[in-house]
Amino acid sequence: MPGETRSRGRFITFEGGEGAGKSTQVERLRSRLSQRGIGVVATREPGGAPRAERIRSFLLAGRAKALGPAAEAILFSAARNDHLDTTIRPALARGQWVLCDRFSDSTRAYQGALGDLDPTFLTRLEEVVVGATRPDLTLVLDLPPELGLARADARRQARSEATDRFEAEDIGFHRALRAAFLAIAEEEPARCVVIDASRDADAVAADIWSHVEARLLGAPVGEAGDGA
Ligand code: Z5A
Repeated sequence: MPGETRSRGRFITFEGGEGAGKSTQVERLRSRLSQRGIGVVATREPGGAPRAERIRSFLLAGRAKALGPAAEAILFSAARNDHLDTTIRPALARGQWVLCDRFSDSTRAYQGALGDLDPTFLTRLEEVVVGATRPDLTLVLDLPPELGLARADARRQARSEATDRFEAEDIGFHRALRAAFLAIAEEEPARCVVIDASRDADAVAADIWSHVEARLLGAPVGEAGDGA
């Protein structure tokens, strides 16, 4: 990453299926790190910057679906390129921590594993777009897809929202997605931690905090300190 220094902030990504609680936990961790006096930028993908948000609208409306998974992967990566340049790298360079709701593992899982793309294509795309700006820690929020979809459905009904391009896929898609995220975590244990996201939000937040402390703040797992 050009211009990266030793005082670079930390980069944490949240991954997992639909309704796993990623947005909820990004906010919990943002609040807790802020209380510690750590500068935090909470962001999301696709999106996280004005141009990238425009690409998000196009993708989630399903307007790129007919182009196929390779083109979708390129569009998600184009949004990521802008997000990295506009939001993530400047924040890390300022020494802020970046918490990102989905990142490149979502491309690997959704477009790669489920779109049956050549892994070399996605690896090359990730090398070009992400480069050295890899997450320090990835929290894979894992739960049975039926539970995640029920949570997402309840929220959607409460807000009178329609389903998006990926929410509309069948249960087999969401089961395969779960397996794809678990496989990524197994392949990269130094970066990824699997979190049981079927528990209540406080228990999930406490677990996440213990891993953040252990891996990025220097305290051992199990000594989470001052509550979630
Ligand atoms: N996508 C892709 O294909 N390729 C890519 O490279 C990238 C993305 C980056 C983005 O959708 C879509 O883009 C996504 C993958 C694809 N697919 N879909 N669909 P999005 O950003 O709109 O949605 P999402 O990322 O799937 O997140 P989500 O559905 O909004 O869920 P969430 O953030 O994980 O959960 P939440 O908003 O925190 O919680 C959901 C509800 O459950 C809410 O009412 C909470 O109050 C409740 N909740 C949260 N935690 C709990 C617990 N612990 N217990 C009970 N209830 C809870």
